[in-house]
Amino acid sequence: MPSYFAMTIEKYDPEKGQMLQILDPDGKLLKGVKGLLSDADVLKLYQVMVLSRMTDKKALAMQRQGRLITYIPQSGQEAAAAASVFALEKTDWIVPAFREMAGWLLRGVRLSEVFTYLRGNEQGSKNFPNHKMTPLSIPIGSQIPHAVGISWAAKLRGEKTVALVFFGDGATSEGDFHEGVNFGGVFKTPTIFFCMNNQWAISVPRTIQTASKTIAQKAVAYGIPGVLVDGNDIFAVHLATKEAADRARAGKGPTLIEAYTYRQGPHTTADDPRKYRTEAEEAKWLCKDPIARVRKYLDKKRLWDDKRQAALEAECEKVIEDAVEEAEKIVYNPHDIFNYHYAELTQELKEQYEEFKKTLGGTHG
Ligand SMILES: Cc1ncc(C[n+]2csc(CCOP(=O)(O)OP(=O)(O)O)c2C)c(N)n1
Ligand SMILES: [Mg+2]
Repeated sequence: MPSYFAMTIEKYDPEKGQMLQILDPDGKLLKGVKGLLSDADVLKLYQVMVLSRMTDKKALAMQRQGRLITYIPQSGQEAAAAASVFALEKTDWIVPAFREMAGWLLRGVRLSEVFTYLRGNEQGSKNFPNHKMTPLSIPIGSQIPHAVGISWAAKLRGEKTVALVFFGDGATSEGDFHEGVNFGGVFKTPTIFFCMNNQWAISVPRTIQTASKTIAQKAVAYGIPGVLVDGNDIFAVHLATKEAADRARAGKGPTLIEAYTYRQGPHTTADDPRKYRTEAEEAKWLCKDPIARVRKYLDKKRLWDDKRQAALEAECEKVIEDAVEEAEKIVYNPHDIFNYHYAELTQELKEQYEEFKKTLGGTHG
């Protein structure tokens, strides 16, 4: 099995498949690989990825119907999200960006909470810390120093807790990325910097986001290992994350993982990718779809068939419908407009809040 340290070397070219890949797009496992993920593990990951993919379709439709304010499509990135979280302990922290739904669900976040958040209600995030997950981070890259702080605090307390932070290729151009990774390298914090390189930051392609050939190689400058993995391969993502978590727990510091993947849909429901990328590119990546790949693997092992697929889809549909119904019943607390921004409101916001309370006319507590 290739060592992930080798993958930091600049000569590796992911476009030529030169990255850590264990399950190829035809669902074939690299020769000699045994015991990485059991059949039960693969089935679990497959089911959560299908649930995430079906939720994506539903959420897109709901946004078009005016039932969600905006939506951030997840399709194509399910393997990277699920297999990384699956490699962690339940006591480890997940510090999300916003495109890792399969991972959140695997951690135990309820779909109704996700829909509540997506409906613009901050109450949806309220429970995330109970699952050792911080709320979603919309300001790009700002969650990276938070993850370093969380893991550094755990280290100082003598806990064996790791923090895994998700961020995109675009986030690597933010100061927060460089500050966070540098701090982690110097203080050997138990952090996993997990970059979802989905090739695009809205309309900016990865090729002009940075002059580095890979994102993984940036680790070298900070004195930490970097690994370039096929982000559409649950086996490779799981192995790289597991090794990074083991290193972190052993006091050896952080790892930067670049998961090479693709955003199949638009950036958000406010975006039209036809303006900046070709159909040929989209078609090329569809052939590497992470879910279809696992299905092929399961089919070869006779662990799955169309009947089971139909049953799973029917079950997911019900789970999604129930979650939507629950989320749509939740009444907004209008005071939340002023909550969650600051520990203490600024003078200007305090004045606005007083005025706002008067407009509510005493109808809300
Ligand atoms: C600090 C900041 N600048 C700009 C934006 C607007 N914005 C939202 S998503 C995005 C692109 C992020 O790209 P990437 O990090 O690759 O993540 P992806 O959306 O591809 O998952 C930008 C520029 C923002 N949310 N925060
Ligand atoms: Mg991106």
